[in-house]
Amino acid sequence: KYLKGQTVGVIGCPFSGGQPRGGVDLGPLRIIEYGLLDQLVDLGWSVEFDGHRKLDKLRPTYDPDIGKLKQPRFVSKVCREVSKTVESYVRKGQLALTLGGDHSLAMGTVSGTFAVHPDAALIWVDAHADINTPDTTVSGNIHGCPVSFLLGIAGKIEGFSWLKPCLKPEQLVYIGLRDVDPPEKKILRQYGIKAFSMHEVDKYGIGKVMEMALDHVCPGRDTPIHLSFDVDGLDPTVAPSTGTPVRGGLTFREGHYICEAISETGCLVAVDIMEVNPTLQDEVSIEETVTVGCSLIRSCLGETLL
Ligand code: EXY
Ligand code: MN
Ligand code: MN
Ligand code: MN
Repeated sequence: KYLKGQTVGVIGCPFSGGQPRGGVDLGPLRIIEYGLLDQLVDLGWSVEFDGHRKLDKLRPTYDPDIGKLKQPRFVSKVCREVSKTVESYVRKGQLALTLGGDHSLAMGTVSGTFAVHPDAALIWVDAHADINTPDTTVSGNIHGCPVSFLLGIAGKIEGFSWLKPCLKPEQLVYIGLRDVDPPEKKILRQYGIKAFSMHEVDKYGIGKVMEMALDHVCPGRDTPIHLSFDVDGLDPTVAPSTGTPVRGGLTFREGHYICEAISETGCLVAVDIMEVNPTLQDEVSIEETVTVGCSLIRSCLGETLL
C-alpha cells in the first residue's frame, strides 16, 4: 500500500556501540554471506544494496559517559546517519530493511521511517522493552534505551538534539516481552503502552495476539508499519547467538507468524533485524541464528508456507 513496486533497500549496519559485547557488528555481514539477497530476489523483489555502512569511521576520538550512558556520541552519530539512509529508502517507496547490529540502531531506523510517515505504527518484538531512560538505565547500555528517546521522554542529552520525539505511545506495541526492568514497567504503565508479553502469547496464542496488536496500532489495516525485530524475542533455543538471551521466548513458528501476519496487511514499510551476534555460542548455534534471521526477513517480504 505504501511501496512503489517491489524493491527492498538493504542497510547493513555493522555496529555494536550500544552494548558492551563485540561481535554483534558482524551480524549483517554473516546474514548477507548466508545468501539473503539471492533469497529476496527469488521471492520476486528487486534488491538495492550498496555494501555495509562504514560506521566505525563515525567513532569519536573522545566519548566519555554522559551520566550512565556509554558511548553516547558514537551511538548518536551512527543513528543519525542510519536515520537519513532509512528515510531516503522509505521516501523512494522502497521497503527499508536494516540488518543490525545492536538495537540502539532503532533510534535511527524508526526516526527515519517516521520522518516520512509520522502516522506510522511501530511493532517491537523483543524479550526486552528497551525503554529505559538515561535516568533509569542501570547498565548504561544504550541498546536498552532507544524507545525512550523516540518517545521524547529521555530528556535532553548532549549530541542527541537531531533526534526529535517522533513516536506517540499509542503508535507502539510490544510482543514477546519477558525481561523488563522495574522502572521500565512503570513507564509502560504510565504511558499506557500496549504490550503483549510472553504471558499473553501463552494465554491467547500468537494468532489472537497479532490480531489484537494490529487492532491497536493498525486498526483499519491501512497504517504504515515499521517492524523492529530483536532476535532475542525468540527463545534462545531458536536464536542462541545473541548478547542478552532470555529463556521462555517465542517459538520458531510464533516468530514467523508475527512476520507473516504483518506482511499480510500489505502495510509494512520498514523492518529491522537486530542483535544477531555470530561470535557467540558454537558454529551450529550461529548458523541457526543467522538462518532464522534470514527466514524471518523472507516471511516479512511475503514468503508463505503454501
Ligand atoms: N534492560 C536491560 C538494560 O537496559 O540494560 C537489558 C537491555 C537489553 C536490550 C536488548 C537489546 O534488547
Ligand atoms: Mn532490543
Ligand atoms: Mn532484546
Ligand atoms: Mn534484566
